[in-house]
Amino acid sequence: MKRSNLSVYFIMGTPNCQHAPLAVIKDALQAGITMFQLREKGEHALVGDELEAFARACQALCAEYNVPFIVNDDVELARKLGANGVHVGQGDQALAEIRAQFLGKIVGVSVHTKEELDLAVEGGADYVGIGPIFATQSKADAKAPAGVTFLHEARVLYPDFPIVAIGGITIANASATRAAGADGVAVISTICQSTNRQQTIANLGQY
Ligand code: TZP
Ligand code: MG
Repeated sequence: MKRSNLSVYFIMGTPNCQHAPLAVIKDALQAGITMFQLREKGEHALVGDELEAFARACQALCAEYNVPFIVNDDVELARKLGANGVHVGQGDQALAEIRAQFLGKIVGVSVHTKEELDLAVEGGADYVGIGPIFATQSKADAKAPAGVTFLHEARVLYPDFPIVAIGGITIANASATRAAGADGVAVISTICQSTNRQQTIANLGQY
């Protein structure tokens, strides 16, 4: 993957966007998101065949726009679908196992400390997600907002490694994450709740 794939990384599941979620994804793709992650979590999250059907519909839309389709956590589903990649947290399957199963695919890892960052880079992750940078309503078990300090440290330690900022990112604060060294922003609510996705996504993508 290229660092530019992280520019405007839209993350979504049906609980984030109960009203016509596929229409929201299509709208976001049309507006120019550079990567998409299906993160189906929380109350009323789809499971089983319903989840698979929804995931396939998301995957088909992403393919139409040539945007990487990434699956959060569910390594089995990612493999079954032949997704472009998978994103995992520290509590998920070990990176070494996932890397071996997803050769040639994108593997993203959430990191919060230098130790986690070093292990992700050395373990062959393609990118890391750092956050929550700001307060978020979208993750039930989110850690406290960390600000941009660690994000900046990560950039200094790894000048060329793909890094995306996540958590509470809005049009107003996206540039602070880029100034600290992020290649882009990973966003749920600012895109889901936008009434003008074309404008929102254009603004999120600005340097
Ligand atoms: N991981 C850290 S914060 C977060 C995730 C999945 C949620 C981001 O959502 P929002 O609505 O963009 O703050
Ligand atoms: Mg996870």
